[in-house]
Amino acid sequence: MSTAPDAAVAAAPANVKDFLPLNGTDYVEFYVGNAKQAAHYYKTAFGFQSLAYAGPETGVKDRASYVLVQNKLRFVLTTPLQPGNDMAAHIAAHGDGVKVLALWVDDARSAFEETVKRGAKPYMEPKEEKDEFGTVIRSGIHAYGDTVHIFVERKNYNGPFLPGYREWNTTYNPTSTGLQYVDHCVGNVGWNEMNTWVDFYEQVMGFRNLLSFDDKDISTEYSALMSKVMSNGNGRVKFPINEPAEGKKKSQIEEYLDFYGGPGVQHVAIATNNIIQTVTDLQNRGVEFLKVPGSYYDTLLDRVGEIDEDLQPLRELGILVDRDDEGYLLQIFTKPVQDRPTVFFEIIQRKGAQSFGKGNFKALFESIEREQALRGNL
Ligand code: TYF
Ligand code: FE
Repeated sequence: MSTAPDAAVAAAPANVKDFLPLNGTDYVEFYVGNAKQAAHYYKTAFGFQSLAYAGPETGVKDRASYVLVQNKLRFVLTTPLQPGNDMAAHIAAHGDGVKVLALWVDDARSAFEETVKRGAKPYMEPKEEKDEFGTVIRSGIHAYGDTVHIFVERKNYNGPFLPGYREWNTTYNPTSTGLQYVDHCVGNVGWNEMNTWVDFYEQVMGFRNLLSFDDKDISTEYSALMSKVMSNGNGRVKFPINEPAEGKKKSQIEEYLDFYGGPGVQHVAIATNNIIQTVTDLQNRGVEFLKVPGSYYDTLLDRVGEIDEDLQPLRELGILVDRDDEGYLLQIFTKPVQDRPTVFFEIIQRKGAQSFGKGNFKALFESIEREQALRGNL
């Protein structure tokens, strides 16, 4: 059963000031083995455009970073240029993965002070970065595994991305696939670690627990997991946390932990206003998605009632639908986007529903398990 969060936690009194006001996700930074090629992949396959670049040519000697943009989404692909640094160690340990979930704030010094005084482990002391476009202040704290949150204050800045980056003008800019913004970012944590991280987001970052799923909601025959959705005060930043649970065979979360070498970002969910168009585009560009059996669609309308979309394209594309008391949502999941079975993406279109597709968990997790079995990891 989904358990409603504590009323006391859910309804933070309106007179209590949010000590960590967030405007949304600022960027997601991936540490990758070859940022030049990864940038090409995200442009070609996902429809990102070139925004900015930092590297030896811009005075940054230890790395190359490519910044891509699509509507309100910003991805940074970073690779180290020498061995023996934290970036190289991150890639050796985890493969390609998410290092930074950056959060857009109005006051990066206050974000640092307020979270560190509540127990956050500092990652980056507040730092002013300046160029001809103004000043950015960034600070950062550690989250689960080697993942970090960087707070970005850019109210006195109007450059393309951050100081140290220059505008990246290329003629190769494939058209957008309609991806709009980060809807949520999910973290996988280790056995019995979920409550530690739920406490972290509640106490250190002032988030609240929106929804909880236990192994009865979501254990299929084999794969079991528990999940709690953490949200900041205005709902612009949502971080579900997954923990493996004991099942008949190896949990998909355990497979992730084995191949990522510990906790980390499992999936980034990206919103679209037209999922049929977006997924058609992505499939045409070679993005691979998980598939559910055709029988899923035979009973779909009995489960979710009337929807605006035609059933046929949903069936052809493999898009899943779920309803809650506020409306419905459409979602689909890519296969992992690197050789390790770690990070993947979700494409989501919300039509009122603010939930996460609980009605799809069984079909989705059976699909994940079929892939796990093909890899010999079930
Ligand atoms: O973010 C969510 O909660 C949904 C469902 O391994 C989900 O996207 C949960 C766990 C998982 C894959 C998807
Ligand atoms: Fe999700």
